[in-house]
Amino acid sequence: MLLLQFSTSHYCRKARLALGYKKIPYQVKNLTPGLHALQLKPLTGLTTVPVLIPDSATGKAIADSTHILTFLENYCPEPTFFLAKKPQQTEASMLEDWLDESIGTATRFVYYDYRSGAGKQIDPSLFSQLVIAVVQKQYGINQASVELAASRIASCLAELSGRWQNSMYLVGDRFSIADIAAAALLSPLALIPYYQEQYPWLFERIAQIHQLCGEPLPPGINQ
Ligand SMILES: N[C@@H](CCC(=O)N[C@@H](CS)C(=O)NCC(=O)O)C(=O)O
Repeated sequence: MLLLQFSTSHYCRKARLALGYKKIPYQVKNLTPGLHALQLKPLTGLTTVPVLIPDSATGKAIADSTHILTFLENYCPEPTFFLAKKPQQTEASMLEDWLDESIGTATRFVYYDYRSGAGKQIDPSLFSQLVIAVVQKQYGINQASVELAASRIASCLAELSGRWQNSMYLVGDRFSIADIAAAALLSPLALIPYYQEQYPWLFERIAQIHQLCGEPLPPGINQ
């Protein structure tokens, strides 16, 4: 299998966690931001990564991390990350979709805002700051949208703390796509001191899930 990705994308991290959990061998191809659309559009009709190509001979390409997880579950049912009871699987799917569509975007806003301000020293190079400025413009990252994103993340973490602090799992009694989505899509917060100080349990759980899936820890989380 081949995973087309940006190495730093938290959505691509989500696909890698799923591949790792199922111990499916794969290779990655890192695309160049800016040129990626030229490669992806003809393949999937979209411009986003991750994209999974299960078999280069068929030319089939799967876009969107949610679709990739569903494909992987059908391709390799064990170990499963779908829950046996239908209401629980529905709850896990809803959490996964919310984390994808709302929270993954919110972490991007807060992360890039931090990287261009208080966290500039992480990489003050002209190139890095230029990339960050382009991303901020592309997604409309400004003071108002960052405040909105931060309040979404606060609500999300209040919800997750009730779940992850009482159980190893966000839904039911087994590891699910909700745990994978949360571990990947909240991981950019690990570089921001405020979140490290306020939510130590979050980064412990993110680290455990990365270990379970055989994926290197995200920047900002140490062994
Ligand atoms: N809902 C999508 C979101 C993926 C996404 O936003 N990917 C970003 C990188 S983090 C991307 O490819 N951006 C480039 C673009 O939109 O052209 C998924 O789950 O795969």
